Amino acid sequence: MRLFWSSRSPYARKVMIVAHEVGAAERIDCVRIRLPLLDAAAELLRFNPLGQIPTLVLADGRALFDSLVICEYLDAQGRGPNLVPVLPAERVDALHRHALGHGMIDLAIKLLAERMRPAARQIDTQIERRRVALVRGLDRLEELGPDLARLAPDLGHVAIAAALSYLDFRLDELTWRHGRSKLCDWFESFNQRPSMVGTAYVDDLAAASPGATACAPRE
Ligand SMILES: N[C@@H](CCC(=O)N[C@@H](CS)C(=O)NCC(=O)O)C(=O)O
Repeated sequence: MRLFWSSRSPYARKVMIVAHEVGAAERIDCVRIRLPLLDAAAELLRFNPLGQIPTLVLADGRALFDSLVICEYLDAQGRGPNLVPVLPAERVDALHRHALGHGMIDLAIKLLAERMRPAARQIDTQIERRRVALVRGLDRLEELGPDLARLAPDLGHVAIAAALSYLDFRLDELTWRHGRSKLCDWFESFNQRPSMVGTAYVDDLAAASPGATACAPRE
């Protein structure tokens, strides 16, 4: 399988965490994509008309996106306990926590995108609205801390871990650990998993090309 991917993308990290957890990582070749896509003939567009990463191309040439669909596919193919529970109540609970983590990634990406605009065109209220929503999300995660520690890892844990580590990577000014000891305790233990250690964000373009404008908005 080939994964159109970036070491700076939180959505792509979610997929690679799952791939490691279900024993599929060694069967995936990561194809580094630089965003925004400037080449209309880019190979990615043959597989994903939206031009977004992650996009997974299977051995039979079929392509899957978005990150949730790819995670479900890998989980269904994978070894070990399902990260997407089968029982309806557990499944809805895991997908609900996934939505919280994934939604916080969306907010962080949108906040950063607004900041990428020329200063004169930045809308401060947009930035503040997303920052406040992220803080509310973090406060909810603090309440969920004991559950995250009690439950076996699932797709909800994966999305939340990808989101919190992304805040460390791009928005550390949010100091999310401050006053959130339960969430912090859970994250520090989850962050030791090989699936997290093996998928850490790397700003591989920052040094190379100062003109790089990561994915549009910034990865
Ligand atoms: N809903 C998608 C979102 C993926 C997404 O927005 N990826 C960014 C990279 S972090 C991207 O490809 N941006 C390029 C663009 O939107 O043109 C998912 O969950 O996979």
